[in-house]
Amino acid sequence: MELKKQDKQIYSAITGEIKRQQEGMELIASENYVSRAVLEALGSVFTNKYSEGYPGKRYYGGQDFTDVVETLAIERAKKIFGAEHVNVQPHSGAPANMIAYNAVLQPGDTVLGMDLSHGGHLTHGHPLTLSAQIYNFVGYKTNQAGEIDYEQLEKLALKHKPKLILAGFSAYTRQLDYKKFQAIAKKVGAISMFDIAHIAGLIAGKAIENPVPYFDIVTTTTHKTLRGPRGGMIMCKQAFAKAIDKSAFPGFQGGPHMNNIAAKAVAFGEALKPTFKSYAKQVIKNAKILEIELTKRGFKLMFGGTDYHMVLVDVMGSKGVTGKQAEYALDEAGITVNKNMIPDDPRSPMDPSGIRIGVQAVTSRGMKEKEIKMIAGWIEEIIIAHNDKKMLTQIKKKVTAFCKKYPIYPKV
Ligand code: DSN
Repeated sequence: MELKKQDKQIYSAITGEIKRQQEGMELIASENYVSRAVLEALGSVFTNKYSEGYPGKRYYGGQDFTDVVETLAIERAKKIFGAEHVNVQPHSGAPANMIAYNAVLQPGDTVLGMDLSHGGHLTHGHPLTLSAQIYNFVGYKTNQAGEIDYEQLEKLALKHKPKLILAGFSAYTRQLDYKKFQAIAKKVGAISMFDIAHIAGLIAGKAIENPVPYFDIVTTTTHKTLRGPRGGMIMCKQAFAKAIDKSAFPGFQGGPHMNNIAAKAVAFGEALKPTFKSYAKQVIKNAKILEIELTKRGFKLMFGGTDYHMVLVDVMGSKGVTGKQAEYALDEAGITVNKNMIPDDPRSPMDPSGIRIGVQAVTSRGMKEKEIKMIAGWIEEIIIAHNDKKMLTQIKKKVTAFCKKYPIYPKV
């Protein structure tokens, strides 16, 4: 291997990461394992190529093969999601959202987006983001029952007359009512947008209803449940196509990362296969089992449970352990999750009340109901023993031995 000879430090970091991913239990709700084919496309010579513009309309020569991969990525995405128009160039989710805002908004325009602590996303108007400095974001929340408060959303829409109403979440776990959401946007003449980053794979696998026909603009990442390379994508109605493309290039980005786009095309090809449907269904089954098992063990789940691939657990409210303590203890025992705010969390983002747990990555490794029950058991043991180093080390041994039985890249 060239890398091993040329750069021992990077080589050893990569082999270290392979071991960490193989031996650890990955439960971060936004991660997954791409196929070897996706890895190959990512590591291909397309990384050498500049290709500003779009298929058939580039600013540099030598585009015979870049046009092939970008066109295939677009066609496959259209087939998966039934989208009228697709742009596969956004480098990731945050740029995809900025490109979409920039396509349809003027500085100072009002946007309704979901509050971060209620499960929204930073790029949906958190005060620390660039988008919030440019546009006027107003946040909506969930109600006591743990569902998006559509009544409040409608009242806010009527009061603020937003140009854009934005759905999408990184920790909210209940099915969005597409029709209700769309009706509110229509009532106030707003453009509707849905950031499906977390649930794109569940939609692609037809485990949940496809929202793309309902919304004017849909943004996503390609690396979460969709199991592609790190990247972003925008889908939209034909009426917004030109504005979106212009906003992506030259508005916001320069040359697209063609190795990444080739890898997206490969992942979309995989998502069109019947096996991906079984995967998506199993993810939802596994998340349901996790919900049931954690609830049985006295954990309080926010939003009353889950319809997707993840749960948000109030560890402080249910076990008296902070999100930071829980994340640390789980890490010590070989299980990776992230600490997370719960709705109107009285604690700080660096040490919130909750943890977020997703099952999409372990499902890719072939884990099913039986394994999820074991994982729930370990989570309980670890939270109870969060201060007991010896106990955490003992559990880690079991977790590591268990994970080794589920190779992330089985031998072919
Ligand atoms: N960082 C991603 C997540 O974990 O949900 C979203 O940006």
